[in-house]
Formats: sequence, C-alpha cells, structure tokens
Amino acid sequence: MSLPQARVLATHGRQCVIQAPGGEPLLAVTRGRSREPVVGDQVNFTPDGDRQAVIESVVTRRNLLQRSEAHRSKALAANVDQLAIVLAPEPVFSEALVLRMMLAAHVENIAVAVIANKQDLTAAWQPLLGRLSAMRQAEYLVFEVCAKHQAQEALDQLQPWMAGRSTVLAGQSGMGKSTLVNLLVPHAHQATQNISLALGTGKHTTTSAKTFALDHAPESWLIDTPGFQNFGLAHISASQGFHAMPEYAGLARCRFNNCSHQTEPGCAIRDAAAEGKVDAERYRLFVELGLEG
Ligand SMILES: Nc1nc2c(ncn2[C@@H]2O[C@H](COP(=O)(O)OP(=O)(O)OP(=O)(O)O)[C@@H](O)[C@H]2O)c(=O)[nH]1
Ligand SMILES: [Mg+2]
Ligand SMILES: [Zn+2]
Repeated sequence: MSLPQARVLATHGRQCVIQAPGGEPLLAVTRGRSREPVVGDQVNFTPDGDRQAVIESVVTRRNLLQRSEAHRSKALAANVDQLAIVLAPEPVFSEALVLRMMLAAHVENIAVAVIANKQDLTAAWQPLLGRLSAMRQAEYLVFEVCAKHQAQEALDQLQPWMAGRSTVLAGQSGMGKSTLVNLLVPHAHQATQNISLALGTGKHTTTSAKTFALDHAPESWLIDTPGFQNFGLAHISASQGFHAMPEYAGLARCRFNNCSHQTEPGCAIRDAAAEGKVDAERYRLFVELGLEG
C-alpha cells in the first residue's frame, strides 16, 4: 500500500507543517532516522489523529538550494524552480552575497531572477542601475519594483513569472522579502520590520522559511526565507563555479587548466573583463570567492 504524499510548507527542527493536495495543513513529526525534511520536500506520511501526521520518508529531491561552511550545510529549500534574489539600495546590499546566491542556484539548475526593490528611494536608486544593467548583461532577469508604494505594478511584473512555479525569495535582512510576500499573498500576514529596528537588534524579522500558495495560478508556490549575513559555498568547486557564471559560457579557455583567473598569463576571464566583454566587478567578486578544486 502506498502512503499519501504531502508538501513540506515549513519546518521547526524535526517538526513540520505539511499539506497534501487539496488537504488542510497538518502538524507532522519525522519518524526515527528518516532524513530531516526541508521546506519544499515531498514526504510520505501516515495520518495521526486530528490535523497531525507522521512523516515516514522524504521523496528524492529534484534539487536542493543550500549554503555551506566547511563542516556544516544549511538547506534553504528543496524542489525549487526558481530563486528570486531580493535586493534594495537600503540597507546596503552586498553584491558578493548576491553572486553567492546566484551560484548556489545555478549548480542545482535553479533559474535566477533579481528583484530590485525600494525604487521609491530615488537618490540611492541611481547608483544601483549600473549594477542591475551588469546583471542583465549576464543574462539575469531583473525586476525593478517598489513593493511598498507601487503594489499593482509589482504584481503585474511578478505574477506571470511566478505562475505555475515554485519560487524562493532570498536575500539579506531588510530588503523587503516579506513585504513582497504580503503583496503576492494577501492572507500571508508575514511580519515585516522597520530597518533601524531590525539592524539595531541584529535580528531578522523572518526567522524560518515558510511556503505560501499563490492564488493567481495553479501550482504556484512562494517561499519566504530569513535574511542572512553570509552565504558559504563550501559545496561548490572552482570549476562548478566557473560554469555557473552565465557570461563565461562563451569565453575561450584559459591557457592553464588550473587557472585561478588571477595573475596567470592567458586568463580568458581576466582578458574579457579587461576588454569589457564581461563585467569587471562580477569578475572581481568571482575571484574573491576563492573557490577551490
Ligand atoms: N521605502 C521602501 N521601503 C520598503 C519597500 N519594501 C519594503 N520596505 C521596508 O523595508 C523594511 C524591511 O522589509 P521586510 O519585508 O521585513 O524585509 P525582509 O527582507 O523580509 O527582512 P528579513 O525578514 O529580516 O530577512 C520594512 O520596513 C518595509 O516596510 C519599498 O518598496 N520601499
Ligand atoms: Mg522577512
Ligand atoms: Zn583564467
């Protein structure tokens, strides 16, 4: 007999909220030594009384968006179609972190778009435009929105892109991820916070990943995640990283196979950056990652 399947909407340690197609959310615990579920996982479960369930197993994942330090990895979400990296001119965003998220997605075959938010901060917006154009040149889809004051314009841009897909919103704290969720999912009621408050206490307003169904199209899911200050890529090798930079795909090979793309003669990336064929800042950030192997 096959067990019913459900989607993991949220996790709190070994406790999860799961939902079977057409069903109500259930509070679930994992049995024994089964793999720890991640938001976005499909799990097989046994119903257990009113609104409760036991997770028996986790279905093999199509992909896993994660960050990792040498001895520790942190899963963000599984079975993801696309990652929306949310950035804004305030608080200051780090393009190094943006690049790290991009690579973590690419190596798992997760499509990436950038949502540049807080377009109303006009003075700070201007300097951002050059970077957005560099991202577009690298073939990223870039949305420019003002989630707070231009709701309909933001919805018009984002809803078609999110239709029928599972989208993770990720980015530093205070960029406006939860504000976007509240826009796209009117019943979400995700807490959002004043920037000075959030930074003053060093706290993130959103503390764990949570999935919402988008009503405007079937099979559309949105996952809000907590902000972060670092995003380790210990699980990504130098060569995987190279192949995860879309703008490097058409370049000639470097003279040396093990080129670190820094000082070696005949480095195809450095030459392309010097000639303006690829963005020099993204090249600098890529080398700075120091990926090995
Ligand atoms: N000026 C302006 N402020 C905005 C905009 N969108 C969001 N904000 C504000 O930015 C602050 C942070 O927004 P959140 O949605 O809580 O940010 P978050 O990315 O979810 O932050 P964490 O949960 O900590 O990761 C809030 O005070 C929002 O009101 C916008 O378009 N313009
Ligand atoms: Mg949030
Ligand atoms: Zn090179």
